[in-house]
Amino acid sequence: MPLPRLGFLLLLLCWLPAGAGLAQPGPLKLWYTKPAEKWTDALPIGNGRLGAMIFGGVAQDRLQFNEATLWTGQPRAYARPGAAQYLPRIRQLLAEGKQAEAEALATAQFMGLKDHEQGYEGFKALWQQEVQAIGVQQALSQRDWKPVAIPTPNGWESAGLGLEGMDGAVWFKTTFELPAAWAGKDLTLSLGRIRDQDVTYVNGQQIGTDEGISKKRRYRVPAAALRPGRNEVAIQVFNYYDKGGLIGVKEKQPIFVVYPEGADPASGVPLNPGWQYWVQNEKPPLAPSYQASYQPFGEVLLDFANQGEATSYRRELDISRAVARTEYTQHNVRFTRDYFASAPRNALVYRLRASQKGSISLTARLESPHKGFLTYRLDDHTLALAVQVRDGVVRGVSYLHVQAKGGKVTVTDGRMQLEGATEATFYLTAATSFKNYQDVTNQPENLAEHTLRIVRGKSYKALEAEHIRDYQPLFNTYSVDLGHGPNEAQPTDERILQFSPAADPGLLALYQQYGRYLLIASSRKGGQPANLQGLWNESLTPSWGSKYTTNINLQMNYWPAELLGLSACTEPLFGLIQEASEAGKATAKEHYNARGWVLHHNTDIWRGTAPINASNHGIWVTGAAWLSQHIWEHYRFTQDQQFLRQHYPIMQQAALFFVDFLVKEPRTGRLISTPSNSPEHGGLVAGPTMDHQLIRELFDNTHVAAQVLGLDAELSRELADKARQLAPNQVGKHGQLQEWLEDKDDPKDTHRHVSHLWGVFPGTDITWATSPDLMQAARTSLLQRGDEGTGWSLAWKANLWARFRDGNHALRILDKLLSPADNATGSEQGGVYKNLFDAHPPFQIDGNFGGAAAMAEMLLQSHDGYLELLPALPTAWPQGEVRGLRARGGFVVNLRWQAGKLTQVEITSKSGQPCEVRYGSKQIRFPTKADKVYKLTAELQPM
Ligand code: FUC
Repeated sequence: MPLPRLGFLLLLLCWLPAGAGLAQPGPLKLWYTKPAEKWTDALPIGNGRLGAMIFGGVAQDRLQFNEATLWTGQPRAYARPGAAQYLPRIRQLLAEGKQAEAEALATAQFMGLKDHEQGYEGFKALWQQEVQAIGVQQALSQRDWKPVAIPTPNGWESAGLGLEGMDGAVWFKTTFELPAAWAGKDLTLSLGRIRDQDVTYVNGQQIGTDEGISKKRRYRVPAAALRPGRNEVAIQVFNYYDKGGLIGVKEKQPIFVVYPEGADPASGVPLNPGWQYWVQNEKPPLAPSYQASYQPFGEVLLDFANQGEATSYRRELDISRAVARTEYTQHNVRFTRDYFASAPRNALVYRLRASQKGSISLTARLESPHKGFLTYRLDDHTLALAVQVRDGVVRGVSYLHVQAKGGKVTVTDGRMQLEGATEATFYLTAATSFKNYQDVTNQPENLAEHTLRIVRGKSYKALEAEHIRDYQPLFNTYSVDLGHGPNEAQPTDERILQFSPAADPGLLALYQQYGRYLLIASSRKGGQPANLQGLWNESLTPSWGSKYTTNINLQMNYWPAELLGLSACTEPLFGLIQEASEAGKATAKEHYNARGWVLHHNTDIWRGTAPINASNHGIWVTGAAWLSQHIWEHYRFTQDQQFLRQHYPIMQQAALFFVDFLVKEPRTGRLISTPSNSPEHGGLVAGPTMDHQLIRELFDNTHVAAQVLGLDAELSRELADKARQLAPNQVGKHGQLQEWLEDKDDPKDTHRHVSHLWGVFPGTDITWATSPDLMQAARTSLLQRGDEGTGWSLAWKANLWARFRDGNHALRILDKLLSPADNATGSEQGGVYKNLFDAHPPFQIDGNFGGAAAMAEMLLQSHDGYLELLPALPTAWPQGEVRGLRARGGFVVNLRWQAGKLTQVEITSKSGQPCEVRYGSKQIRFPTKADKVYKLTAELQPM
């Protein structure tokens, strides 16, 4: 395409190359007029290794911090030796339609190895014997019973009792008054759910015992065990892992009541709410676990000597600079605190200032939820914290160093005291003994001290400037303006409460940019990838271990990366994939007697790849296929052949696994994946649709990659051939895309996973150009699944609606994604917390990333061999501008639109690939030169 010379020159003059920094429209800040109360009100900072949640309190500031390699567990084998001998039988049972039998056999013989599995039942029985020997009378006569409010829905760990991370034997007691009219009657005692096991007594007599966290305890109390008037209930609870205690239950009828057997529970007598507890034993044997959990590290607590009311309070997170701030006025002094996480120095840095000399006096402490943590004085200006995870081998050390202007610093083993300073800069470093997934011989003291040494002499100003110089080249590769509304001037929590997409399009733009901020903060070169909570976790027992779930969640974390100019942040993901591809070879061999590597639906820092949890959803074989797609997509976006060459063996080995694994279905002669699962839906099956989509793309992509690299000609042909033999996508009787081989979908089923739509997004197996009928069927399936949901499920749906080219529907889903998660009753629902963290609930970061990606997919798509501009522009975004969107083929795209119509396009070609652009019915194709800019009119004519 011949472009006029002058136009080119002008363009080159006004074009800002990626990285130089785009001007950001509107304030990119989250801000509030009150300190954080809940963890999900606090503001996150991170450098990919160290992360912190900043509460910004006035009397006390709390910085809860994490280090990405502090996990439970240890390097170990995860694959079950010899599991493969059961594979043929499991397959046969599935082929005969005997799902329950197949699952039972797989439960017994096919799941991965747990940690502490050997001898556990025996240790557990011995421990139980020991703690039960006490007897109820002796337990009741102990002196240190303390009050507790029952139930504790999230376990005694989060009940403010100081029992974080505690498993063991705990007694609970209360009373009830027996109505005289019930004399001689047997009663029912209703206690809801108990984690994990209980022995329940009334007046010293055992009336029931049960084990299992989902069973609602309702015990019969024989009349003979009862007394007139006051009766005493005592419960010995054994908790072996995760949350413990009386966790209640959500149901209409009351719990914690007694009532005559067969009577209406609502007519019962409530147990006295004055419950008490006594911790008997905190050392049960370590419970077996399939995979490890990400752990919190510690907290910095700053207790300020100044008391009194604070006015003009504000706390904010400026995501254009990745700096947080808390400021307020107290007794006419303006206090300002700034915080950031420096990637170049691997340290958290924060500075306290006062407008009046000598006004800062405080005590700083380091604390940790890990039992037995230690703090000690390292030198005159440095306090140290040492932690060791209970269930595992990793230990960590953190140093908190202070430099003050004016005033006096004293450090003792327990605390750091600062008196009369005008300014103080704190430097926090942390490290662990984790070296890599097979090696835990790092010396955290040395590492934390080394990082401290290279940061401590530097001024806050210099470090902040260096930090911003490091951050902005990543962040400023993209800018977005979707229009503005009056709420933009409101604090962020208010904007969330009042949000509607039409009235406050700026909040969505902020949300998308926040997704990019969170990725930069949680995924940097040389670190670990973003886990289920990114980098931020305060719990010793986080939901799903805050690990890496690979049947949607880990992948979704990286959906925005390539599209939104953050290719560089994918490096830790490819590190994980590389390691999982090594570790997954043993699992391929032991479980499937296959070559190559396999990954099931979860992995952790030790790169477990074997099936976990339960056979009805843990045996899902396509994790490696999905992760391999990220390698191929990275190549498509960046055109980086060196990267492809380096990572091709991972794709090749993932493909080889399936060459060995697939079986021919006798009925159709097609290749199918069995045993497997349509993620977390429908149990263990033969031939879920998603698997075939994934494997087809893996085979096709590996085939093309081999051609690009000039490798593996024979294998490449075999893969192309096998891809054609795979079971095809099928349209079922409800017009739906079938989720399984059989036409058995329930059109009323609203399950959160939409796995069979993988081929539409993030896959490319089904597109409008190649398979419009399947696209229609997939759309029907999504309509049947409905618009409800939370977190990642909503985010996935929004991306799908973008691929269906229905921007209004996509926006409707995003509206739900941004609904307030903290509702009036104090409970949580899906949506966003005050800090814009996504609520599954609880907090799970995938929704943030998936939502950011969906907004990109609404504005530009490039998966089908051409750039499609504004494919799903909703009517609520009539005008806008976006700069720095990335498209496959190595293009950077700037778009402007007005009255819902494209007005201007600028495309920078990074690698000189030919470019095809479509907008509505218009299209153009032209050759490009690397690093040249091409400007088109709304008619797609060259300017
Ligand atoms: C998958 C999902 C759950 C949750 C977990 C981390 O198992 O089905 O909803 O997101 O991952």
